[in-house]
Amino acid sequence: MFAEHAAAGSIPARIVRVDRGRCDTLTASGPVRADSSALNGADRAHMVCTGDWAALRPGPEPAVVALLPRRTAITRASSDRTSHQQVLAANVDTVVIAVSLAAPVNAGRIERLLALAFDSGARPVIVLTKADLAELPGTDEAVVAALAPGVDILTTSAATGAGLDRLAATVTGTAVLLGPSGAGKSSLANALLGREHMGTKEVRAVDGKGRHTTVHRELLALPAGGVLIDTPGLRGIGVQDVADGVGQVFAEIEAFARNCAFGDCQHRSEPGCAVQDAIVTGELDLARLDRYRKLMRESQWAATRGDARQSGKRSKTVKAITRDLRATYRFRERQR
Ligand SMILES: Nc1nc2c(ncn2[C@@H]2O[C@H](COP(=O)(O)OP(=O)(O)OP(=O)(O)O)[C@@H](O)[C@H]2O)c(=O)[nH]1
Ligand SMILES: [Mg+2]
Ligand SMILES: [Zn+2]
Repeated sequence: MFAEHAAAGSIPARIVRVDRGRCDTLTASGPVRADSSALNGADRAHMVCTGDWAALRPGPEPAVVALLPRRTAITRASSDRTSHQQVLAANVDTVVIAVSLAAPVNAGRIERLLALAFDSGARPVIVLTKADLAELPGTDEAVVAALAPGVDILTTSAATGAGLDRLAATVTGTAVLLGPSGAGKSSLANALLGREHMGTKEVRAVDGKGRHTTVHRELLALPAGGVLIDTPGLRGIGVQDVADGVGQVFAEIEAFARNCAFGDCQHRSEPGCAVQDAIVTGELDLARLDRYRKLMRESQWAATRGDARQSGKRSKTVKAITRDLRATYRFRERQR
């Protein structure tokens, strides 16, 4: 895939950080700061992004001349309500969702991030941060576990070092830290890096919200070998065309739905609705069903007008293959 670029004299580089027309990259011979303005004309989904692999023309004025196809891309719908997609990080294996134990659990935000992660093909992991500040240890863990069936949940504290070994073991390949401002993402990044590279700042005393300390996405090569991308705190997380991902987050609802009497059941007042039955028996929480509906609607509405297809998201075929593989793994596990 790189052959034509090599023939033209380019070398492979990974994008570390982008600021306007320039970017920091990592190459086999070390860091290189390069001009990336040649790629600026592209639409937003194709603009150079942290985590991208690129062809770099070396020399006295290094320049990024082409982006390689993305293996995965974490994308959200842009906050400006256009049909555009914003790529948060490229070529990611693991999405680390940071959730502070010092703040109330925001179920919708966790489910949205999970949907983006699943839909990208990356593996989501939830990291509960600031365990040293948790008021009732264990309570939030149970609440979060109910939102994320089958997802690994780690409890950490950058202050005491608790759980950092397990987190380090989870970050293999490329991982990206996502979450709201103040969740403790950069503190975790520094802890894994072994030095204070990313700036961190106290949350506001009045409402516990973060101060948007990190303003650039930045790729960090960890001493243990993995790569971690720290990101600015996310304000809104719009979704677009992530029905597959939403289905995985709310797997239990889709499982109930398979037993509905009607194939096109809307799970409202239809006779023989297994989802409504589950609400009645208390197996399913009504608020969770409402969030599922809202997310599906948002995802589908945007999909009809979006540019999701071109953003480097996986094609329907690749998704179907991944789904089949997962089913096979589940089947094998049951056989053991
Ligand atoms: N007590 C305690 N404080 C922590 C812990 N992790 C982070 N903090 C504090 O929480 C505040 C916010 O942490 P950051 O790491 O800057 O948060 P962030 O998620 O990177 O925030 P943005 O860059 O704004 O998105 C800082 O004052 C940290 O010192 C922890 O495990 N325990
Ligand atoms: Mg930060
Ligand atoms: Zn139903």
